[in-house]
Parts: sequence; C-alpha cells; structure tokens
Amino acid sequence: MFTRQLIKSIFHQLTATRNCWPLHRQLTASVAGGNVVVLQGPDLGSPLKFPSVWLRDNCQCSACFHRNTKSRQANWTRTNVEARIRSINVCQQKKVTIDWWDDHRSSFTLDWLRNRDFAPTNRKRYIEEIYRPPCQLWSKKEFPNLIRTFEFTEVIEKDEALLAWLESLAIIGFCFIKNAPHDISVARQLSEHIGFIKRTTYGEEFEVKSKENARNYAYLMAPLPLHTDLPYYEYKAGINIIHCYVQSESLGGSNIMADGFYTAERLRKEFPKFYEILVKTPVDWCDLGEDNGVAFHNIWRSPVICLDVDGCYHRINENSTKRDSHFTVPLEQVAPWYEAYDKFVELAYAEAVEFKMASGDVFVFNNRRMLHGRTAYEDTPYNKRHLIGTYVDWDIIYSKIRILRAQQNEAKLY
Ligand code: OGA
Ligand code: NM2
Ligand code: ZN
Ligand code: ZN
Repeated sequence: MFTRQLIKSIFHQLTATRNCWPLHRQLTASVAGGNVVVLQGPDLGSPLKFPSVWLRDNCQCSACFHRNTKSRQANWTRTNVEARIRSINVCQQKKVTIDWWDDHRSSFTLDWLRNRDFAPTNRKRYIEEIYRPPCQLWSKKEFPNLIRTFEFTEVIEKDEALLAWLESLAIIGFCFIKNAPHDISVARQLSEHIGFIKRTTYGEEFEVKSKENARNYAYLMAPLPLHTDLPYYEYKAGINIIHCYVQSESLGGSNIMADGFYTAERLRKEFPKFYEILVKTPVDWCDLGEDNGVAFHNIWRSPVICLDVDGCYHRINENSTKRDSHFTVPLEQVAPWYEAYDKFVELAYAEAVEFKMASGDVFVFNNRRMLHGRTAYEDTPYNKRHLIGTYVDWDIIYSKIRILRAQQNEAKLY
C-alpha cells in the first residue's frame, strides 16, 4: 500500500504535505501543478508561491551557496527546470525543508521566502523600496514646493541628512546644498562622502569659468541652452554636483532647469507621434576636442528619450552644442525628427525654472533627467564667475541609499 502510494506520487511529481510535530501547525506547504510550491497559513494572507526550479537554484546550503561572498557556488549544472521534490516539511520555527529526488535537502526560513514572494505587490515593494525609489515628475508650477535645501556640514556630518539628500535627488531629481565653505574641494568632498567621483575626459573636477581658447562651450560666457551633460558617452555620468565658488555680479549667470522626464511625459500625452520619433530615432552625440592637453573623440548614438526595460524614463539626451552634424539615420527620417525635437525643446522651455546661485551654494541634479543651462554673463577684472563641478554615478548613489537605509532601519541587507 505504502509502496503504491510512493509510486503514485512519483508519477504525479508529488503533492506531499507533511507537518512534523511539534510543528508550526498553521503553516502548510504543498506542491501544486507546474512544479510550484505553495505555502499557506493564517499569518500569510495570500498563499506564497515559488517555482521549484527557483527554490533549487537558490538553495542556501553550503554546497550550493557560499555564505561569505553571498554567492551561488560555481556549479551550474545543478539548476534543472524539472527539479522534483520528494517531500516538503514545515519543521522547526517557520522553516521550510525540501527533500529533492536526488537526495539533496534545502531549507529556507519563512522570512527569507516571504521577502522573495513572486506576488505583484511584493515585487512592487522590492522594486520601490529596495531597488530604486520611483521618480516624482514635476512641472514648472510645482517647482517651488519641491525645493529641498540641505546644510553642507549636516550632509557631511549626519547620515540622516546624507540619506535625505540622496533620496530627494533620486525622487525629485535636484536639490541644493547651502553654506559650503569657500574651498575648491567642496564638490570633491561631497562626492567622496557618497562614494567616489566619476572621472571624465574633463578630469575628476572641472572648472566652469570663462577660459582662453575654450574647448567646451560651457567654458565661454555665452548662454548655455537647456542640456544634459555628456550625451556623447555610453556611460553618461549620473549626477552633477556644481559648487558655486564665485558667482557673477553681472545680471546673468543664472541657472535654468526643467524636468526632462516630465517634458517627455507631456510630449507623450500631447504629441504621441513626436514622442515615438524621439524614443526611436538615434542621434549622433559627439565631443571632439581636448582638455588638459589630452585629445578625445567621443561619440554615442542614442535617442533623445531613452526608456528602460519596464518602459519607464531612463535617460534624456539633449545638448545642442554636442549634437553632431553627422546624423546617421535614413534621409526620410531627418525632417520629421527635427519637427519632434523642436516640440520637445519648446515644451522643456515652457517648463523651465530660473534661479541664481550665490557663492557657497551647491546645485546637485540628476544628469540623466534634468535639462539644465545658464544665462550669459560678463566677467570683470574683479569678478570672475567660477563654478567647480564633479560627477557621481547612480550605481554608487543607489548603493549608498540602500546601505544608509539598512543602517537606519537596522534591517537585514540581504
Ligand atoms: C555646464 C553647465 C552651468 C553653469 O558646464 O555643463 O551646465 O551655470 N554649467 O555654468
Ligand atoms: N563640462 C562642464 O556635455 C558637455 O560637454 C557639457 C561638460 C565641460 C564638463 C559640459
Ligand atoms: Zn543545496
Ligand atoms: Zn551642463
């Protein structure tokens, strides 16, 4: 009888639910069709479901998982989509143990499993709370209510201020830091406090001031139209930290800024055909020149509006000073692209805000998202506008946000 049952369960790939005693009585585990493990219990709300192949792939035993490096052991043949379960037991305190047909045993705590539940709400929670906080897009009208200003010493000395600063950058896309010392290392100090500077062909720190024989348009006193920096890089810098070391006493030298994601969203809603064109047409962005005696020729082909795998806004490219005369698309796409692009730029200016930094202010913004620029200015022998900037990558910033949040919540990271 027992043997017959066992054979039957082999054929049906098993649905054994065994609860040991003394057990976590409320919690039950079973295998449903399609090799999906189902955990049910009064504390769980909806049942938790896990594909057996995933459970096997993520076995936490020391043969499968190297604890110190938090890595799967280098044994790729183990993962088998036909992974078969002999039995599942909910033993000990909230621990689920699986015996596999090849005599391997895996154990998972309920908390560990719950954290990895495949239900849409849990995946959304993980993406928004751990992966990346969602961006809050803003129009010109909303700008005054979204300004966040942090004190330089607080950001450097207090982790709560550092986290609040980075979170507002991730969500709103810009913020200000006030009362920085009159020191050329301010942008570097802030960058290194997050992690490290992203070096570009313009150096680790770049000085935005009017230069003899300027080799970048930013190094003139001319106005800078709304743009993002470095569209000519595949690995474009994540954020821009601009320290106002000396502000111009002339009427100009103000900054302008618009939310590029909001602009893209307006275009999508109001001019869907133009939106399609700007998402699909690659543009040749180019920087041909030299800095500090080093020659470079950077090119990156990419649309103005770039989406990520979820179809969310990922990166805006716009910089009329860095848009090449080479335009490597079929002839008939050119004129329609200009029409779409002009509308995007028009909307960006309609949503642009203007402000003027003072010496000791730092303007920080998401360089993948914010279009920014400045008005023309005039230097005098006694007053030369001088900004010092650095870049930091988003990988470094998001990592810091996760570490700081985990420290503050005393939550487990993994
Ligand atoms: C730049 C830039 C802003 C300014 O150098 O790319 O955006 O205020 N500068 O000069
Ligand atoms: N600077 C300020 O993309 C650009 O070239 C904008 C970048 C020179 C580092 C300016
Ligand atoms: Zn294992
Ligand atoms: Zn810029």
